[in-house]
Amino acid sequence: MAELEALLFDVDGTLADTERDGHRPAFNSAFAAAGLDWDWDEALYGKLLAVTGGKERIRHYLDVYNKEFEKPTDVDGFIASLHRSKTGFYVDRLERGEIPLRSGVRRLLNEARDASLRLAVVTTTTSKNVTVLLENGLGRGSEAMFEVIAAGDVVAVKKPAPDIYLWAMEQMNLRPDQCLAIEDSHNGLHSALAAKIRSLVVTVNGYTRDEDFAGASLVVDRLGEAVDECRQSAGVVEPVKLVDVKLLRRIHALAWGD
Ligand code: XBP
Ligand code: MG
Repeated sequence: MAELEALLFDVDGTLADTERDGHRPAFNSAFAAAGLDWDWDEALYGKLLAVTGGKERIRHYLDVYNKEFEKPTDVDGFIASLHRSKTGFYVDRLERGEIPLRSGVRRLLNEARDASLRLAVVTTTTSKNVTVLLENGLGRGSEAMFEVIAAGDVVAVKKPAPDIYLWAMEQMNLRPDQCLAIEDSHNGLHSALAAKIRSLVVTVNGYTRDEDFAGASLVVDRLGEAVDECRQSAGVVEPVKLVDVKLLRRIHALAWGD
């Protein structure tokens, strides 16, 4: 059995709870700026999250929830322009410090670095969003702690397809049995599973808590702190108070049959 070498972190919903109060209002600001009366309320956005990728999500919205909208001839160009505008509004929110890191993220990242574990980001969002989120959450230059930022359009097909995880492992010359993935959603979990990763921790959030996480090694509501313990809903037998490197190594050994 290979040693645990690397932690592969999802971003949205995992490093920070970005969707409800970050991406969603940024989409709505972009629609308003384009003179569109589209409004993605919390309930509708929860349904739209079934599709990963902002551009793909807009397309899904038009195809399923707003069929009557008269699409321009260059639909892809129209969507790409809306998405660029949305990213601008989202980055503004990040830069105003409106989206803090989730409980235990900073602690675990520091622990992992001190334990010489290699780190990567594996996300569907854009690399710009990742950079700004990390700089605001962990400080300027903090993205350097990640060997690889596997983000957005670097692959043609987004989560739950395995492509983004396969790309990250290829960049790092790692095998699935050397990696542990930390995700928040069913789509993210299945992207990692499809990439043959078996060590899988899910930290659920408001939008994903009722999704199906069969195949995960551990499901908790946060990575947690000593003063902010996590609550576990599936996975390793003993009660888990916080997710630390020792636990991740145990999860990895169990997942690969040690
Ligand atoms: C979550 C996503 C992203 C965000 C929106 O990514 O699916 O599309 O919802 O960001 P992950 P963009 O959980 O993989 O980090 O508009 O930049 O896609
Ligand atoms: Mg996510």
